[in-house]
Amino acid sequence: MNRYEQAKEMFAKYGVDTEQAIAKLAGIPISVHCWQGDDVVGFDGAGGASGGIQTTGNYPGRARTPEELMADIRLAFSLMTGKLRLNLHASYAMLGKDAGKVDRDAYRPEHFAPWVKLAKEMGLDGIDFNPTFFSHPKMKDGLSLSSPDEETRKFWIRHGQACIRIAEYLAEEMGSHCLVNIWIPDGLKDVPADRLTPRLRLKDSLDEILSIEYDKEKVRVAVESKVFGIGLESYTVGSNEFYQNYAATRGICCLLDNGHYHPTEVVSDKIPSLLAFYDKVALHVTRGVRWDSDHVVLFEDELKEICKEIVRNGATEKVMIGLDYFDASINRISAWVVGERNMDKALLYALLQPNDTLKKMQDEANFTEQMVLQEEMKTLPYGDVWEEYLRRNNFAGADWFEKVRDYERKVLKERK
Ligand code: RNT
Ligand code: ZN
Repeated sequence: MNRYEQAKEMFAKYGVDTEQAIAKLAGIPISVHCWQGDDVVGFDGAGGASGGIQTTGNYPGRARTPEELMADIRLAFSLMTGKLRLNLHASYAMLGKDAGKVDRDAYRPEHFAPWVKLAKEMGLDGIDFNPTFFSHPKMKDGLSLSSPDEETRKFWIRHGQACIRIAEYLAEEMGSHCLVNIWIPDGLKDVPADRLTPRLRLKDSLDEILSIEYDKEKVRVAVESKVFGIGLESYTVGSNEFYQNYAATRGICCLLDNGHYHPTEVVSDKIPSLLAFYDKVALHVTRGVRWDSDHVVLFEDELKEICKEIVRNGATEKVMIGLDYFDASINRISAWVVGERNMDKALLYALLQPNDTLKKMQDEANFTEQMVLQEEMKTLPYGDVWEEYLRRNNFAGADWFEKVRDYERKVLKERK
């Protein structure tokens, strides 16, 4: 008997079918962000990331052009597993002859056609999209949709509307919905004099964005809250309560980024709370460390807990999983791949739990056995099932890093 067969028997003793888990894992879509490859810089000339987010580190090899980023994406995605989607930001528009002439409030679908071509060539499941309300001269005093300056606010409303139109095109081209995720950095460093009015302006701006006609099956709009930003520690206009109420009353959905809450709040507990009210929940899976989010996703307890909530509630179609991290201190392709593979590993871990037995124990108040079983499960041979999953689906095994090292030597090192 090989290691997988032994593992299969061990899991079966707990009523867990490893075959089912392997089959299910391959079909769960993960939307992979394009912005790990270039430190969230984008192509529309705005420069480095701003708006309360920061990429730190200067590891050589940042993708500086669309060609470089696309080449990196091809390599990174080839080392990832399962059903993949591409998550773009509006700042990755490929403007061509419109460069310097067309601003973000007038971006058109054609500016993203090369991305569609790439996604189709790579056989991706779909493309998701994010308006870019940061890193741009039209941000006034750090504010976009909540700005008191009407001209500024209107510019960003037009940007949001343009993005919905682009998303509709992306969905049509890919034959799969497009998630449009709205995150704005708007906030204040220090004690506000008015917390309400900026929120009322944001509410109004969002209503205006959503007032255009669009196909709600194809375009799924989400709003992403945050409790802080770097340099915006005291007040964030788009808070959790603001967006949850907004989404609930407007028929759109919430996006939960697990790096955006107080350190003891957990997204694993928020997912089932939202599932009680929403048909869809979107995620940005990241890793927060002390005061900042966006570290590479590791195979940690909270990630496993998040995946358990998705899997045991039968919500793999309801929860739209996306990744969001950017580390410039290590090889960026490696960062990308490590995070995505950990997402998959954690999903597999959740698929290999005796979820029904555990639920029954909870309902019967059999907490002693529930704890014993939960702890027993932790040391089962997940690694052997993971290896089998990789083998069957022709994914690179533990030696994937060799390919990254090789690419670093041949390609990344040449980027000066
Ligand atoms: C920032 C948000 C947001 C961004 C990306 C680049 O804190 O998480 O989602 O990371 O849009
Ligand atoms: Zn995010």
